[in-house]
Amino acid sequence: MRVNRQKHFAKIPAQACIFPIFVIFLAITIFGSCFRRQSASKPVDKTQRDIILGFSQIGAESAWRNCHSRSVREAAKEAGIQLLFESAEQKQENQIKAIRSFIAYRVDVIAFVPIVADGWDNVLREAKTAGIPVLVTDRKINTEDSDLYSGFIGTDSEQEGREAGRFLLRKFAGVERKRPIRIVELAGTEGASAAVGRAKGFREVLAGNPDFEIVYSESGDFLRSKGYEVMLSVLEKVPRIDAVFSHNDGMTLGMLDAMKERGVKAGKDVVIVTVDAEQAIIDALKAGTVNFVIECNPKTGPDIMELAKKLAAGERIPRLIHVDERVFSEDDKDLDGLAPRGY
Ligand code: GYE
Repeated sequence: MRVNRQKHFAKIPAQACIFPIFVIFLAITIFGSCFRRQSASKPVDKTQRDIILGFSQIGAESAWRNCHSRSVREAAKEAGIQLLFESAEQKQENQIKAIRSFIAYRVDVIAFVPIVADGWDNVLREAKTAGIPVLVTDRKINTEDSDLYSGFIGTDSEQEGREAGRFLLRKFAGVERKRPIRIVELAGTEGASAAVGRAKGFREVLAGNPDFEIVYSESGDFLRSKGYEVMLSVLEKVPRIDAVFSHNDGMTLGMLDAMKERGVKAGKDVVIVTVDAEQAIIDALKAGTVNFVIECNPKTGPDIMELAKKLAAGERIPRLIHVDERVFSEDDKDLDGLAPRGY
């Protein structure tokens, strides 16, 4: 059956139409007056209204990273900051896309963890043109124009590398040897400032000392699975390893599995130095399979929110903030066995 719509509507009685219109009108009037009252007593102040922070995270490659993401999310909630959180699955192009989407969304502040140090100038220029301040966090960037971002907060990776080198100098001091100490380096993601800095600081301390030799270095991408794989192949091809400097705990845990499988006594036959200080590694330090741990602090969320508030208010922030970190050694008598940041 065909329905003639015009005729059909024409048949609805006039009173039936008037009632819903009246209800809608009433609702708008009541809602409108509430809204006006609220805005009259609470003027909208730019610093009071919700700040929108676009945050581009690398991904979830390690326990450290997961703790870092948690810290950012919790701190944003605590600070009343609206967080747009994007995870890049270890791809720089995904991070660039995320930053572009934050610009399109006109967020108040952008913060990001650069997976690698190079290649950010174009997208940061776009943010600058849009008038959005940028905070670089955790890892550093290389840029031709330092005005492209407002400041950095994160870890001092060169210092972490130096701590690793200094420990080995102390550990092997006075030990009679017919040959140099042979060191393997398990490096982080290639081109990441955390890996570049740790390698640099480490070499700086050992440079010019003929008693120490870095005989092999390979990237394990900060991943536990790769730490395991790389160490299995290293144990096949590199003879007489005295020490390993691993750029993060995740890779170290994988490496310890590989050593155990091959019957190598980590912490005794091979001295193990690692960075991060997650609970599993503090446990390994207590058990004697790890010798030295350099803490890297992932709980920077609250500081990031403070800085984001300042940037949203148009204030300047320090160019460089390095967070507090400490070290843990096999010689620590008062080691209570708890990871400092509880993850
Ligand atoms: O050491 C590692 C992580 O960038 C400092 O990245 C960070 C490093 C950290 O995945 O575990």
